[in-house]
Amino acid sequence: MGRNLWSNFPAICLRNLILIGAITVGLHAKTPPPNPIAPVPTAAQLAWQKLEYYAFVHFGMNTFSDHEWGEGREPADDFNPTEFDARQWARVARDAGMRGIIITAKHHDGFCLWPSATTEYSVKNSNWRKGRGDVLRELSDACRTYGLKFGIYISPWDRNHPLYGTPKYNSVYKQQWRELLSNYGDVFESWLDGANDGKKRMVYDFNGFFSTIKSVQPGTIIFSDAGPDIRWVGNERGLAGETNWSDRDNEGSFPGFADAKVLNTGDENGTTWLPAECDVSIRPGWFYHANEDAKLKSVADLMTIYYGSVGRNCNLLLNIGVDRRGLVNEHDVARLLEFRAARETALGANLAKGTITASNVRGGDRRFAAGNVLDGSFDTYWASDDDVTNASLTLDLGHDVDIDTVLLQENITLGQRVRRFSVQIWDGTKFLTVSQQTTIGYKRILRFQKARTNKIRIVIEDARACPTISTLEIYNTSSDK
Ligand code: FUL
Repeated sequence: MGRNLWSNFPAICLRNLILIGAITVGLHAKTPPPNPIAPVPTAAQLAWQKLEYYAFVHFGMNTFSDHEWGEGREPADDFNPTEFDARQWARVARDAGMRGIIITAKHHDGFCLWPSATTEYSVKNSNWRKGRGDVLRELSDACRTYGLKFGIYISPWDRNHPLYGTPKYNSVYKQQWRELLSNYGDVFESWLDGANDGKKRMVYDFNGFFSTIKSVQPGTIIFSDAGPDIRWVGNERGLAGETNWSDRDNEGSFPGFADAKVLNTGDENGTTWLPAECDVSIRPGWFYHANEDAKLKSVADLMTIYYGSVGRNCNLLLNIGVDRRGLVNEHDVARLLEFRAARETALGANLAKGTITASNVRGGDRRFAAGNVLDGSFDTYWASDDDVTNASLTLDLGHDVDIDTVLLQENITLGQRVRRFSVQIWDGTKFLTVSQQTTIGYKRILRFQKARTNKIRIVIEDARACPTISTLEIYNTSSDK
C-alpha cells in the first residue's frame, strides 16, 4: 500500500498540476459579456427609467379661473390658495407609490408660481402669503423631506409676457429656466412642449433652451417631443404602442413637430436613445375643476394605463388634481390609493419560482445563466451566444398555478434587442402559445387569458443581437385568487 502510494507519487503530482492548470485557465478564459448594441442609455437616462411612476401637478391661475388655457388676463391677486400645503402633495404622492412630482411652474397663461424677476405676473404680486409666497420653494423642500424627485414644467407659450412674439422672448424663457434650475436644488426632469400662439407665432430657440438648461443642471432629463433625453409618447391617453423602441430617429424633429405615430412606437433602427414618457391626467382636464370631481378615471382605467405605459417600456407621469385650497383633492387622494392597492393585489406576488433552464447560455458561463432572471437583480442577466438570436427560457414551477401575466426586462445598458417573443405554457403534453409580442425594453408586462400550468416557456424569436434578459416574473392578477 505504502509502496504503491510512493510509486504513484509522480502521477498524482502531474494530475494535480493539470487540474490546477485547468482551473486557472478556466478562470482566465471567462466569457466576455455581449458588446453593447447602439444606441444605449446614459446613466441619467437609466436612473430616470427606473423611477417608472411619478406625479404631474397642474396648478396655477387656471385653478382659480376654472380654465384649461387661460389668456393671462386675470389679476395676479386671483391666485389665492386658502390652505396651500406642499407637504400634503408630497405625502399623497409618496403614499400613492409615486417617485416624484413635476409642477407647472408656468403654464400658457404666463403666471409664475415663483417670484420671477422676468415678469410682474407672478406670486410676488398676489396677496397669497402677502406676496412673499413661493410654490417652488415649498414644493421642492417638501419633495426633499419625503424622499421624492422634483421636476419642473414651464410653458414656452406665454400669453401674458409683453415680449412674447419677439425674438427677445427667447432670452426671457431661458432666464426663467436659469432661475428655476439655480434656486430649488436638483431638478430630475425639465419638461417643455412646443405650444405656440396661433397669431403671435414665436420662432423658439429650442437648441438654446436645451443648452441653457444643461448648462445649469447637466444631470436633468429634458422632456419634449424631440428629447433630447426623453420623448413624448404621442398621445395624452397614457398608452404606448405595443411595439415600443427606446431607439429613435430624432434628426430633424423638434418640439411641436414630430410624428405622433412614430413617437408612440420609436424606431427599431433609430440612432438616438430616447425612451418615452406617458403623460395623462386622472381627470378629464389637466387643471382642477370642481365639476369634474365625479369624472375621475376608474381604477380599471388606471390599471389599463399602467399596463399600457410602465408595462410597455415607458414611464408614467400621472396628473393629479390640486384644488383651490392648494391641496390634492380628496377624490384624487382616494383614487390614487385605490390604484396603488390594485397594483399591489395584481403584481404583489411573483410566482416565478422553480427550476429554470435556457436553450443556450453564453459560453456555458454561469455568469449568463438562466437563473439570473429570477434573482431579483436588474444587473444580472441571462444571455445567449452572439450568433444566437432565437433562444428560450423554460421555467418548471414544480406544481400547477394559475397565471395571466408575465413581466420581462431586458438589460438595456447593452441596448434594446428583442424584436419578437412569445409566451408558451405546458398543457401536459405540449407547449401552447398564449401570447406573441414584439418589443420588451426596460420593462414589458404582458397579459393573457388565465391558464393553469406547471411550466412556462419564454421564446425569444428574433432579436437585433443576442438577448440579454434581466427579469422574468409571473403573476395571477385576478382578484379571485
Ligand atoms: C400640453 C398643454 O397644452 C396642456 O394644457 C397640458 O399642460 C399638457 C400636459 O401639455 O402641451
